[in-house]
Amino acid sequence: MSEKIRIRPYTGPAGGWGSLRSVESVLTKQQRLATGNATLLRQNKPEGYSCVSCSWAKPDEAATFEYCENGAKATAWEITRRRVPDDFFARHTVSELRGWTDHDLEAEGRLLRPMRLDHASDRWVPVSWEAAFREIGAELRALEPRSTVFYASGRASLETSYMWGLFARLYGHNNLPDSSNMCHESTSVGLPESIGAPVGTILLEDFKRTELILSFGQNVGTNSPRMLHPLQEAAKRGVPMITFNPLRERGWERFTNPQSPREMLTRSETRISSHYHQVKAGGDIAAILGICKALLEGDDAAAAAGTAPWIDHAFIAEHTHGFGAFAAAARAADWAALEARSGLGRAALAETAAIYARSGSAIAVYGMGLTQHRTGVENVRMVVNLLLLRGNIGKPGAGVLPVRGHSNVQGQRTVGISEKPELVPLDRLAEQYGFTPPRESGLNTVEACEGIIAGTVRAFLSLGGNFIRAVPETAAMEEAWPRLRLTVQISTKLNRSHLVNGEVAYLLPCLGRIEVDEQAAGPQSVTCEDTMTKIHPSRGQVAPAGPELRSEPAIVAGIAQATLPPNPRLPWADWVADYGRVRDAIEATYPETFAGFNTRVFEGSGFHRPLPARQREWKTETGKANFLTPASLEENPDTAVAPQPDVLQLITIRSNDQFNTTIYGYDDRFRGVSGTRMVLFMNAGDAARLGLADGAAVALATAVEDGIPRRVEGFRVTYYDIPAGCCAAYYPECNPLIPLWHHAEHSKVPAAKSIPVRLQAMAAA
Ligand SMILES: Nc1nc2c(c(=O)[nH]1)N[C@H]1C(S)=C(S)[C@@H](COP(=O)(O)OP(=O)(O)OC[C@H]3O[C@@H](n4cnc5c(=O)[nH]c(N)nc54)[C@H](O)[C@@H]3O)O[C@H]1N2
Ligand SMILES: Nc1nc2c(c(=O)[nH]1)N[C@H]1C(S)=C(S)[C@@H](COP(=O)(O)OP(=O)(O)OC[C@H]3O[C@@H](n4cnc5c(=O)[nH]c(N)nc54)[C@H](O)[C@@H]3O)O[C@H]1N2
Ligand SMILES: [Mo]
Repeated sequence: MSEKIRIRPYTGPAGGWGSLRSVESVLTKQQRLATGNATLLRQNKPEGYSCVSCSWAKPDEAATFEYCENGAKATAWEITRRRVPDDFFARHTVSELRGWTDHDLEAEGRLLRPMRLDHASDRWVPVSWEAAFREIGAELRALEPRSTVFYASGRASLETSYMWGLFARLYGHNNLPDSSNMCHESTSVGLPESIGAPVGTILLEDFKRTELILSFGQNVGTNSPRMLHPLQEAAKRGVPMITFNPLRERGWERFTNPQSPREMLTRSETRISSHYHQVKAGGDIAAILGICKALLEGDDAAAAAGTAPWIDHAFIAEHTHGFGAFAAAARAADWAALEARSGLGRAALAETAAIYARSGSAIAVYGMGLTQHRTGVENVRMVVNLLLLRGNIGKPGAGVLPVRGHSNVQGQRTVGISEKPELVPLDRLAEQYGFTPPRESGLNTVEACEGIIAGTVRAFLSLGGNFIRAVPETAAMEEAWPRLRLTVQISTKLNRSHLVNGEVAYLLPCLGRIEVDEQAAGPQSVTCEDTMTKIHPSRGQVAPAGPELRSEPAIVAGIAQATLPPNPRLPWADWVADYGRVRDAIEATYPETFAGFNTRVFEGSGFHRPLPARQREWKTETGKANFLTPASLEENPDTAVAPQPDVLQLITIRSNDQFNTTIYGYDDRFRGVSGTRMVLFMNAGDAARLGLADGAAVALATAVEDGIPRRVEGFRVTYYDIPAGCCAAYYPECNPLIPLWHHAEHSKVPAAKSIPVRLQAMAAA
């Protein structure tokens, strides 16, 4: 870490000059300043490539610059001119590399050759693709399929993902955990019971008509910056925006469009949120229940006065189920408890209810601040309850908007990457390929970790991602991992998951989506689904990083062919020659969703998959949209019921200079941090009470009594505007603190936004 550490409040808006400077600095470091800008012009265009950063919607009419600060960083990071040099692994043992930072590992550049781990010399050694496939196939054939796990990180295309899921089932298991198990699985579990759909219900055009935007636990300026454009348009129309977030995230406060010369030159800013409520971590159920309570009270008063109702009685009667029980719970809730748990005053919640009651339509946006809690699923359902009270699903300008993470994480689920066999058309697969698919539930991410620790999982194959760094319980995971028989990583860049390996270990380098993917039938396109259910094409634009790289479909096919007995119904080689044939296969498996796939996806900018909830068709057991009442206001059912004064709730967050475990740099501009990630953001009152000065060095230890010590150290106390009782620090540095069992009920998403911790002062470094 060469940069100087500096921590001071940042006064600029989201976007603006700071964003241009940040992009330029990354393009320069990746030696892509000249070509990078030309490549970026083809980002998120029908004829171009789909951004490899977030999953925000691709508009029908793309603007000239359809990219953002962080999309540009992700592009520069992938098309970097840096390459892992040929002698790199001769110079560095794997044990030595374990001492490197996440940033330094990936900053070496693109991986170029398939490699096998040589345990004797503790080094990665080049092998041929054929030898790699042969040995992986032989190992898999010798293992019990259900003792193996095929993980996928949410970036791989629909084509690759379909092949990956199909390979797992042909081989004999449903152990298909996905990064979404750590992310929006609370959405995928929560929404179907509420509204009969696993995904958000709004389209981009709804932003043009909405009369209110509510946001919960999402950091737009860093994680989905292109969403700032529709937010800015709405703000300019005077649409109220009410944000609930423990931290004052700059993107929800103010924005200057870096693509508008006028705004840049005049330094004009648009305010984004009209109201900002710093809810306590885990306090959203209480906050939303308070809003619902005030809404019902307002409705009673309106009925008494003979004025317009505050809730949509007709919609509730025709379209919903469970209103009575929910309303009774809201009415019975105690204001003092709601205030204490949410950290917000009754007046603020009542004001939100009054604004909501005046709005003809409303969109509710949310992210990890809701899903990554013990109550993640109930948090999601609570947002829907609020929307249902005023009929805000299935009408223009209204709906629920979970902002997904990885660029194709939603699409992977659509084409069969799921550990839940009931979500996959197994009968159709059986008929299409003439085999008997496994029917029992597979392992999700937490269960895969449990299996690895217990020794019941014997092999782990990873389609992208950085599993060991992204999951909880780092120490136990790293201890257990070397006992795996086989580990295979399909990756673009070096990361921590390549430094903890099984007995037989392979590292297989692949093309990224921005690179030209030349196959027998010519250059190939792939497809992805964005967070608004739009299926769109992506075609690589720049020359591959190296001649030996293979595409993800080619690698998946290579392993599958080496593992499975030949089957004339599985034309793996033809699929790799022409991805259009994979799309035909996807259409045959999912005819309703993908009718006319190969034609429609290349017409204009793609197509939306059908979503019944958008038309108020409720595919639930009751046939209605369901009000679902939360069980309690408690956050951590397994930890102490009485709050302890020395225990804080740790929120793990992303900086503006990272994409998950990929660390571009050490700045977090919006939060005023530069030169370090080892920061603990603290409420000044808490810090004073605990005797910690601004700048003090501390260690963090998990405050649960399960016999496992969990500790990270070397953090710098930073006084910050954060509610009392909460503190925040970066992911993945804090993952060793998360107990594996500390996850959302039902969805098993690790509860990374509320980890009980105690602080210990350390001698300053
Ligand atoms: N540049 C960039 N883009 C990304 C990513 C990235 O790392 N970098 N990651 C991608 C991925 S995979 C994902 S899933 C998304 C993640 O994007 P987000 O959903 O925005 O996730 P986080 O950055 O974890 O931040 C969550 C927000 O929730 C707030 N929060 C924490 N606890 C609570 C709570 O209890 N209640 C409320 N109301 N708020 C809370 C935090 O202060 C923070 O602002 O972004 C995607 N896009
Ligand atoms: N404490 C805490 N933990 C969290 C979270 C949190 O908020 N707090 N967030 C969770 C969330 S939302 C998520 S989604 C997970 C993320 O978990 P993952 O998706 O597993 O991790 P990433 O960091 O996105 O993976 C980065 C690696 O992907 C590889 N890669 C990049 N591009 C490609 C490609 O095109 N193809 C292939 N094959 N490989 C590629 C590179 O080698 C890179 O090092 O982490 C979760 N963990
Ligand atoms: Mo995610």
